Amino acid sequence: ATAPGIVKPLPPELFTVRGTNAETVFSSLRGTGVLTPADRFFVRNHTVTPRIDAAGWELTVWGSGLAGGPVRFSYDELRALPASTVTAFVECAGNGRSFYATQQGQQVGGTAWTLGAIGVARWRGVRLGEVLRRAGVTRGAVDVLPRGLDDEVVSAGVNLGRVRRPLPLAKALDDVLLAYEMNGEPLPPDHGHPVRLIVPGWVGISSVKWLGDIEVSDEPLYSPWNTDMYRLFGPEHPPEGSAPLTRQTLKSAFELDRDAALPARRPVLLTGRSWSGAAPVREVEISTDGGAHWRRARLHDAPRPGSWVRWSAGWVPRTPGPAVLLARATDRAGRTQPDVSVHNTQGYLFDAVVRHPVTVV
Ligand code: MTE
Ligand code: MO
Repeated sequence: ATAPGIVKPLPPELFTVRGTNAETVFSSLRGTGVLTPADRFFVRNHTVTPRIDAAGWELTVWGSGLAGGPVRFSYDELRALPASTVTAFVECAGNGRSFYATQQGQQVGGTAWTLGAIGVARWRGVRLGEVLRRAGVTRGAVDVLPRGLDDEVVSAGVNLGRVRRPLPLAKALDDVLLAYEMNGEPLPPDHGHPVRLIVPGWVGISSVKWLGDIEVSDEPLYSPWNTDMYRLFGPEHPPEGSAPLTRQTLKSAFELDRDAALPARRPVLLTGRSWSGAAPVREVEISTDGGAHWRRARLHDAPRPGSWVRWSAGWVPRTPGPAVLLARATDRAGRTQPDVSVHNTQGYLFDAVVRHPVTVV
């Protein structure tokens, strides 16, 4: 399988190619640790993966929110600053989008992801706050605008410019990382080499890859990625759309192929993962009969913010024929996955319990 503009191999047991993007096959995570290996981490590119040499690269920080003129950092200078690590997922805002159509019968636009547009990695880099302070950020600054070095995005004949998404200064100074390592290795080209942003818990678009410059502004900033895209539009939302999306929602997925064949009267260990951008997952319930009965799954990881928990539940399928598996998570913010996700035209933030069909044979 190949997707235009992605550098790494995309073997079909690890990835489903969706247009120019690659979705992780969830069953390929079974038996792996909390961290998604880079070879099976999903890829979402608005353009194509650029090849950037770290040696010639630099980051420019500039704008009305700085005390002075632009400040530049080379790759070696960034690596010499105090380092931080964070375990965090990157998840596309549209992850789960296909279920608006297949489960709720609703029209939505965008990449028809199932649940594999997410990966968790251990990111190492320097705090964005550290870099902003060194660049002379002032008290009057309100927004920062990180921008990628990949090509300009042309959508329906309109040039939107380079991928860039405003971030409120408060978040920028909180837990955001300029990451240069993923799972202990330099960032691979597809994931933002040499340096990307990691915005823990927030929609994937915030974690700008192939970072080139950051505008720091004393006025609110706008780009198509926080005005026309990555807001909720449609009859259930304000006419001007919701506020720009920030935190990810709650989801669960089985590490099992859809329509898998499971032998009757043979014990099977169902495994999967649940995650939330709002708070750590504290409970996962499983149903093997389409939602008539529920029981608790065993959690294998301590709940951690911005990451997922692995879980398992034993099952002995009795009756041959079709069955529907469900997994439903609750997080420490008190949210439980609903039966139906609130529709929006671009199909963001799907959070309903996903029906997972299998066949008992
Ligand atoms: N950054 C740049 N420069 N260009 C992009 O196309 N895609 C964004 C984000 N950062 C993108 C980007 C989106 S929509 C997502 S979901 C994540 O990167 C995907 O990160 P990954 O490809 O490392 O999984
Ligand atoms: Mo995304």
